[in-house]
Amino acid sequence: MSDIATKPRTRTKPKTERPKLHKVILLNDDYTPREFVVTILKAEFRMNEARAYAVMMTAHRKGACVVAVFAKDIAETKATRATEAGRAKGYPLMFTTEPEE
Ligand code: TYC
Repeated sequence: MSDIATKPRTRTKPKTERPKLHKVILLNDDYTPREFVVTILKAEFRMNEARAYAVMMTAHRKGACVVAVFAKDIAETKATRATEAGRAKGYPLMFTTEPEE
């Protein structure tokens, strides 16, 4: 028998990678009324008034704001629905998605 002890190898890489979460991002524009943006954030992303107002104002001041993170299909569905709600009223309100690092 050899004296060389071989350590049992341990798997360091998980067998299945966890799917990346995707950010929903609110973009500022010059035309959509602030109050309408707040209404959409409350309805589509279940935010309270204070949180929705803070997110809207961050997008207004900085140009964009992360709204929330979800699994890819949920993020895309919510971004599309929220963008469509603006379009239905004739506003250029825009929500996009991107994968988290
Ligand atoms: N900038 C818009 C206005 O002054 C309000 C607004 C805020 C629009 C945030 C979009 O993501 C937005 N009426």
